[in-house]
Amino acid sequence: MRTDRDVSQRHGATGPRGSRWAGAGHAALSGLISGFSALCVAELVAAAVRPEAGPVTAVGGAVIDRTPPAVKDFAVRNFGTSDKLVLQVGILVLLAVFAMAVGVLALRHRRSGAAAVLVFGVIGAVAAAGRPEGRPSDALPSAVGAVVAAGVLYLLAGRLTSAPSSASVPSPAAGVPDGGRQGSFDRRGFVIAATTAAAASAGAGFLGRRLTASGLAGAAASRGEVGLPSPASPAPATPPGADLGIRGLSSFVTPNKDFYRVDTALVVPRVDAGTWRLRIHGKGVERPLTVGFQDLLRRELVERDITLTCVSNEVGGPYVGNARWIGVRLADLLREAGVRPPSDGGPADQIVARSVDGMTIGTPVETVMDGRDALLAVGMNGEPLPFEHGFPVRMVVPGLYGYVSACKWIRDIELTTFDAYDAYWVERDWAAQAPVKTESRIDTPRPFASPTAGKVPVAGVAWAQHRGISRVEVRVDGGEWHTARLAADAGRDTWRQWVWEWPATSGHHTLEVRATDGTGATQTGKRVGTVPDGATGWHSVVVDVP
Ligand SMILES: Nc1nc2c(c(=O)[nH]1)N[C@H]1C(S)=C(S)[C@@H](COP(=O)(O)O)O[C@H]1N2
Ligand SMILES: [Mo]
Repeated sequence: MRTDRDVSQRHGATGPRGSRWAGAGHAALSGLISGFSALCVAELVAAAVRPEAGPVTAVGGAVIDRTPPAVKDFAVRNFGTSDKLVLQVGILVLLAVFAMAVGVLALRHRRSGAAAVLVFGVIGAVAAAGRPEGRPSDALPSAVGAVVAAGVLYLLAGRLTSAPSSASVPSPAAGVPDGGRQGSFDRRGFVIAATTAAAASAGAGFLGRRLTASGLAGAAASRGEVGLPSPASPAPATPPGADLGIRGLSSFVTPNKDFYRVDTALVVPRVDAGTWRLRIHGKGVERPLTVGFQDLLRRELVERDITLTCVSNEVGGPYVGNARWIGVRLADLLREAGVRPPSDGGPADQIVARSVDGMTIGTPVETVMDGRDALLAVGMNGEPLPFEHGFPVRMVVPGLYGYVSACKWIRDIELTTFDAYDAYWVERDWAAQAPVKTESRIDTPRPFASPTAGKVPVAGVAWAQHRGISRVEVRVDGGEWHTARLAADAGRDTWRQWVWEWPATSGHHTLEVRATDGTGATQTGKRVGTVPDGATGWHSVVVDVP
């Protein structure tokens, strides 16, 4: 690789010219150290304010808030659950590049360099305080981090532009660095200052992390102390044969550790169940209500198997899972608060659920009160909700995509109308109404597998929550449809496994699947993307039988 140094040498520049680039290198390094100080100090301050207020998290969150649906979709599709990691690493890389540039700037203009650092602080502070649920104090980590970093840069740049104390040469006029003499900077002073700044920052950052961790321990302890009472209305026994037990086929119940996760939270909210409250208020609420976690546990708990799907799930995609939830029926609480559905003359047609991290999710009141098991869930597969999945309480509504129903870390429910309010994703061009579309997926054989000729089980899952699955068909190479064998029916709110024994012959083959729901409607083969209300099309898998 050709470097600037090579260029200067080829031009015959020696001595002062060569060391001028060494000066730029040192300047870039001071920029990096200053940036590092900013992040570490911010980390320490964020531990006192709240973890989400850290600059990288805040800027990342602000970016997510402003990401157009197509880009969000691209990120989810290409980076999957690592999309957030990619975003954060991207921010850090950009920051490092800017930090180096600011370091070089500070070499020539110390004050401007330090001022540029403050500009970054302002960006972080505005991003943090401007997030939904952001508070003015959220600006502190970025602000304090930037002030310290500006000081560090000013100091280091000073060492780079002052002559060594032991030098016999007269030092250049203060504040007016002479590019030609940077070879004679105060190297020893710089190394000492740089090492001290880096070490002190690392110490602050480490302390910040420790404090944050111990702060979160309280929430973890509150989750550890939760004992879920046995539900008054247990889930109907899963019929034997709901799980076909075929290798490579998704299990009927998705274990929590394998359950997909889709949310905008860069830091998983850790809410203490002891202090958690849910408020129900708004249009047509005759008796506004506030409940705590223990209040919920004392109510009539129901247990249900419900399949959850994300609207961002592509045909054949992974963002679908089935769990056994425990919770209270949201309709019970609404009725207690005096809410009537629109069909009974109620003035509100939309429930807006708000989470502790500022997500808003709008759900039709009519759907929640139509008798289905729309839950305020407290348990998932026999344990309190995992933090990633919404501890202490989330919503789950069979039949609706997650972004219009499944608010995690819920803290507030407001009754309003669809005319009056657009929830988070609706503001970003996704549909306000989004019932789950009938879909099916081939789990085995995997794409490009090479099963041996003969009987090959083609198996997968199909879902049409709250309508149920009545038929699944498979075809090979666009031929006629063959009816698959369905697993035992576990209810219309869950997915259903299916299998078809394929008499496989050698060659290249395309397998396709389609499902028919409980209303008799067959899944459309028309391919549409996920935006604005869910993908459609038949999942196909290409295999090579030797
Ligand atoms: N607070 C909050 N709740 C949320 C989201 C979110 O970003 N924030 N994402 C929603 C979306 S898009 C889906 S698909 C489901 C996913 O739930 P899971 O992560 O438990 O699978 O949560 C929903 N609830
Ligand atoms: Mo979603």
